[in-house]
Amino acid sequence: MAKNGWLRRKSFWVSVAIVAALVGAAAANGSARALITGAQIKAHTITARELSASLIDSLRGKKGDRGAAGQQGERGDQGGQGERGDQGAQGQRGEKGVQGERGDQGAQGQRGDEGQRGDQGIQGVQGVQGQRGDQGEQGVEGERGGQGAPGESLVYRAITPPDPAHLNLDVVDGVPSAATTSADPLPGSNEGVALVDPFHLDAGTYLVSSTVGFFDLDNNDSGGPEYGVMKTWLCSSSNVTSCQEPSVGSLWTADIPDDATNGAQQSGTILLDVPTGGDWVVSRAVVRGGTGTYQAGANVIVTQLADGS
Ligand SMILES: [Ca+2]
Ligand SMILES: [Ca+2]
Repeated sequence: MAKNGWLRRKSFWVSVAIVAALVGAAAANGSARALITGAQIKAHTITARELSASLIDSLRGKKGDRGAAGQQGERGDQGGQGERGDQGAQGQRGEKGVQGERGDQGAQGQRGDEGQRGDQGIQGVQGVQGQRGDQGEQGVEGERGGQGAPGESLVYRAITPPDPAHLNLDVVDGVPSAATTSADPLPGSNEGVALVDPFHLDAGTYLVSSTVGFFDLDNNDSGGPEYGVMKTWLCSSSNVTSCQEPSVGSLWTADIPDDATNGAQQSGTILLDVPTGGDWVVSRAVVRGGTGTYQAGANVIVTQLADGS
């Protein structure tokens, strides 16, 4: 290719040299002859070796001025994608977002394993009493129990009967007086009077409760206090002469009023043990410190606590 280009350029210069030589030769001949065209030159008639270097240089063309810039070419195709760059530095923490809506309730979990037994708790406060329940059915009759102790039973009672001579008061008349410092009444001496009749008790233990009331319905002037006294004995018979000191009980009143209306009263209870075979209970009354006779009454209540068997 390069050799062919050189040959074409060389042939061009040969043709130019031939034309120029012919023109020069005509001018030298002083004749006005017409120019010879290339078509008039036969092939291979003139070679470059037949032209001098100076002639060739004189025939060489000159470089012209720079031409105007050509039009901009069309936009090229887009290039291929470059390689991935290195990862950049981490950015700053963003602002806290708005709280989201409450989620739906989750499904119930599976039953867990049974735990260990815990320690016993503290005893709780006693609860409120419940309502009374219905009555239960009657139970089977139980065995007969042993004999209990004998109960207290009334075995005797007595009261002085009313006296019509003294407005039916429960009194006896003729209660004798005695010295203030005496031991009267005494069996076989100043025996006084009985306010209640003697009564018999079998062997056993008894409570004997007595009340006495003394009156000075005749308004005796004794010059001093008048004390009603009743003594009781356990005796072998109903006769006071069978009785012996000491007595089993005595009652003393305060001073008998002198208004011929009101009385002086006293009560007492004794525990009386009656020995085997039984005894009589005898009571007698006097007025110590008095003068003349007085009125008095009594009631007696006897209950048995135990028999003597
Ligand atoms: Ca008197
Ligand atoms: Ca008196």
